[in-house]
Amino acid sequence: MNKNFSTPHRRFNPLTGEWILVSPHRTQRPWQGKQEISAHQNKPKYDPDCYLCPGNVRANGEHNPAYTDTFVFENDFAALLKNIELQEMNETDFLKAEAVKGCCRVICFTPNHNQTLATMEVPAIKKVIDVWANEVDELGKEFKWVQVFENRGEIMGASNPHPHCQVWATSFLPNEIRKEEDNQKKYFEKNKSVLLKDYLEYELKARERIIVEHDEWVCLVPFWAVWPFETMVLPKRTIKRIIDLSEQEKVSLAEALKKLLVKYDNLFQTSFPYTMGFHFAPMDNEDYDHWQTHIHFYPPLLRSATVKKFMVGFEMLSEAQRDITPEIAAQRLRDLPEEHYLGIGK
Ligand code: H2U
Ligand code: ZN
Repeated sequence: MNKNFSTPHRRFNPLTGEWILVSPHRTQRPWQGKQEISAHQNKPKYDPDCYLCPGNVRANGEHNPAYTDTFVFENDFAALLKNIELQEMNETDFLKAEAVKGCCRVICFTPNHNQTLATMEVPAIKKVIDVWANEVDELGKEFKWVQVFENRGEIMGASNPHPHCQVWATSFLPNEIRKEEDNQKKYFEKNKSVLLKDYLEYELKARERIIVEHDEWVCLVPFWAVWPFETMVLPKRTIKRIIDLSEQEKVSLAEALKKLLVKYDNLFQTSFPYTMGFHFAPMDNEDYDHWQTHIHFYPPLLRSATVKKFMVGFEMLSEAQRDITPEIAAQRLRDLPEEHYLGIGK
């Protein structure tokens, strides 16, 4: 295959076992959409109408405490419930169902309504990482899987601009984790080594898709990325779960995330939207030596602060597709400054 990837091709995602279509020649097609520079919205530090600001009343009537750094609460509209009886429905080949248990929490990153992880300072981001690890540790004692995720920005469906993320713990292994579990296990059985460890070794030599290399962490655009500026954050050491990170690894993760997120904001000079989340070994006591902790960032933006990629048409019906190659996306992100374009949050 032509190694400069200028003609249509498919790439394989070894984590999910799925293929994606890449059409680099299409980036030459004319574009007449606008390229506006949109600044961060002028938001106040405290918003009396925000459900998540300190001291305010939430939708269920409870008062938030006057918190000074992070604040965790049980989601008032939880998608999963703790106390139900587990049953199956397996009457025919067509109607298959199972009851599930779970717990949903919300984590506020900071009392400041107008900040984001990208504009917060490293020690404050480190505190958020501590809370992520604590929540996973606590909920993982009761549930098989704990998903930490952030939906950032209105365009991603975030219901509130206050900096926050969610944690959903589940009694079952959800689809995406199941795929990564099966594929990493298969790779381990065949090669006696960890898929993402070997992959990172390759990328550290190739240097084509790396954006930030910082102490124990690497941010890169995976070879098989689907979203235009999708990235993955990987530790250099093999770490089964977020709860196994050392203090130093948490500090340097905060620094690495800061670098990546500032570049993201700088890309289109906007408060960059995304869905991000952690993947790591399931929380039960099975043997998970084939796992490597990693973070996925799935940002929707394609060309500007307002032009997003749509996963529709062929993507919905046949296979995910992208135009700009992962190598070009990585280079654009790599070349951006590590200082925020608004000069905030140093
Ligand atoms: P998202 O912005 O990612 O939707 O997360 C906000 C969550 O906060 C959402 O799941 C919860 C919503 O249910 N929430 C409360 O639990 N109480 C409130 O008063 C407002 C929002
Ligand atoms: Zn993953």
